[in-house]
Amino acid sequence: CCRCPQWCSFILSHWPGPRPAVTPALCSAPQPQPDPEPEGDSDDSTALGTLEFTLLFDADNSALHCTAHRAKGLKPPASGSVDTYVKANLLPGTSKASQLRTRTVRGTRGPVWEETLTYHGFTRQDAGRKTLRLCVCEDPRLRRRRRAPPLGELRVPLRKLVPNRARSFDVCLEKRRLTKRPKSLDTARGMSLYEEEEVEAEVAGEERGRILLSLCYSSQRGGLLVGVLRCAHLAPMDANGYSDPFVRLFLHPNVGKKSKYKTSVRRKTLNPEFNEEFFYAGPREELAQKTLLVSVWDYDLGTADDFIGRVQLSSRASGEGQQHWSECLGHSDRRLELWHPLDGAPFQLSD
Ligand SMILES: [Ca+2]
Repeated sequence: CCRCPQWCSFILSHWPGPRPAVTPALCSAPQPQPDPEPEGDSDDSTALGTLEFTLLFDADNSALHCTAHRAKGLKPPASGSVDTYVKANLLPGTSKASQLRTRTVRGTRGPVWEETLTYHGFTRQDAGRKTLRLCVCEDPRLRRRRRAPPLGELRVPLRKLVPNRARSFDVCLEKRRLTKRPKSLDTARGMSLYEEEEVEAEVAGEERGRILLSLCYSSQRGGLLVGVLRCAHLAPMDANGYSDPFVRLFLHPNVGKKSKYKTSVRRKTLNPEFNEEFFYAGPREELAQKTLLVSVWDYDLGTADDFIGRVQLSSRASGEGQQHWSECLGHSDRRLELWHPLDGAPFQLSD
């Protein structure tokens, strides 16, 4: 059924699932973990490599500990070995104000750092509104190379961290996403609007934008109508400061039936209007048990599309995703439109 195996494997390998929790005995002994990323090094989802790390929010001492364990399968642009370190930032906020880094590990695409970076004075309020960005960076000094963009990055919204409980992650790195500087800092020189040391002023948790969806179970047609209406303030993924967004839908599991749809592409906009409707046939009670995965992408001619953000709708989802799904699949012929914040993290911290 799969007409787009890349996307399919990306979603399945990144979708929320139970992650192993480790005990608060954090930094001393890295625990052996099963590798949740299946084979397929050539798969797009693992193209930049993976990063293993552990987060612990020590609420009593107002500290956030981030232990960078190791990376695997890094892909440096220059061939040969690579010297790397992990850089951490708390967003939103100016990058430099919250920047921490590990030491550099030399000469390997599978570096082991086992180093803990600590943010002191990290409060519950911070946990509620901050996102941790981790970048794997090449250290240019040791080989006298030019400073290059990070080999990959990932972002973890911290609001769902359970205080005093360490959590381990093994996550695919994503392509570096540059953020537009506020207007006051703009210059008129095109690409210089996008800088390594960016200033992030967006609202935490909605920095990827939001999407307006409608749901209605039609008793007359015997199925679910999903409307992709519009998106707002999407993250820019192209060098021109815009994206070419489109939306993919995936109903899971829907074996043997049509499970995937996608909208048309809207060019060069961060506020696309789609107004497209899609149909999933089936009894209401059966559909209510399924999960609708909605993801927003930036179309790129000639290269892989960039992932912008996603939302999950199911009875087991959280927030609007659960509310919307349960409301519309708990009744027939009740149409409801709802805005959903897009999650830019490749997984969700769900308990
Ligand atoms: Ca594009």
